[in-house]
Amino acid sequence: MDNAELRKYILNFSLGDGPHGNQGYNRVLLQLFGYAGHGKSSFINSCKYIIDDREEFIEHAEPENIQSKGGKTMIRKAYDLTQNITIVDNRGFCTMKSFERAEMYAQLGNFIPIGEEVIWTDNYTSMMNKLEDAELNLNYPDFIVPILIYSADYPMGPQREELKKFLENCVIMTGIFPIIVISKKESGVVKNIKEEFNNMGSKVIIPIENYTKEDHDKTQGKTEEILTIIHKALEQVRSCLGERRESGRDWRQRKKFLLEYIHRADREKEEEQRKSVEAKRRAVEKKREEERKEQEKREREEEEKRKREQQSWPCSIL
Ligand SMILES: Nc1nc2c(ncn2[C@@H]2O[C@H](COP(=O)(O)OP(=O)(O)OP(=O)(O)O)[C@@H](O)[C@H]2O)c(=O)[nH]1
Ligand SMILES: [Mg+2]
Repeated sequence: MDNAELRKYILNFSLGDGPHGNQGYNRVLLQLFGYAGHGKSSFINSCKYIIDDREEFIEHAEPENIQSKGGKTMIRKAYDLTQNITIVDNRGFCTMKSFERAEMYAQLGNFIPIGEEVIWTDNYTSMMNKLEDAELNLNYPDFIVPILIYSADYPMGPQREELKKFLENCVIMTGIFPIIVISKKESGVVKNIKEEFNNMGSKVIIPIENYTKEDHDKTQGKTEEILTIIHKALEQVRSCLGERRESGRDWRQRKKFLLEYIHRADREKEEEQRKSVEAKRRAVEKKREEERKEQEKREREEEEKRKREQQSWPCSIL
């Protein structure tokens, strides 16, 4: 397909076209994930720029705005690409502690309301409260497609394992292996990162160069990359809806996974706390032991000094 055909396919995409109809779904939710600063908001701006087909480049999602150590995008925001496709800018992951991960899966499962600030939770009760609130805003009709944005500027290191786990859990939660988008392809090393994701089982890996405020001259190549990603996502939806699905059941499945995850996160946190208390206790004991030895050494030295002084006293009294 050329760019015009890809764009047309996207604009005309409807969930009801499959053999079993829309099966309770009425919107495709392209869910963006990735580390802070890897280009999620910029990807949304690129998509809007191409789909809206405007001359003017608009920063819909803020790439440089709210400065914070937890990433720039703090609010889970949705942007409509077409009548049937919405793209969601999720809060980027940072330290990946146990509850932060649970929060990420809550975003993935669509349990955090759109338009709400994502505050990393660090305890069981607040996490469960969030889930209870989600029950009041049921969103069965969103068909979730996870997309992971990874910047070619960042060589992959120890985060490899957590990314692998994340991709696997996306499959459990949504039935879809995330599409991998490698951003900043012109400034980074794409080949190695592509290999890493290949090894994790990724089949769809697309390197791109986002349109940005500084560089938004439209080129056929850049536009094709962006359109291809959306097209691949929609093909996944089409393929899933070719099978029997049911939006309510899928939602319950996601919730079940999340509940189990939160319980595990809670146990992990308890274990982390237990280890930390234990480490502190050992450090205090070690210090006390060192002080005791130091004290004994001082007493020994004083004793020897006293003995030496006694021996050197003159015997003239006799
Ligand atoms: N050259 C180039 N710069 C990019 C590309 N994608 C993003 N950037 C720049 O990288 C910086 C971070 O991009 P964002 O889109 O804000 O990243 P983010 O993932 O939304 O970050 P958080 O909101 O903090 O999680 C911005 O200055 C962008 O202009 C790209 O493909 N090429
Ligand atoms: Mg952002």
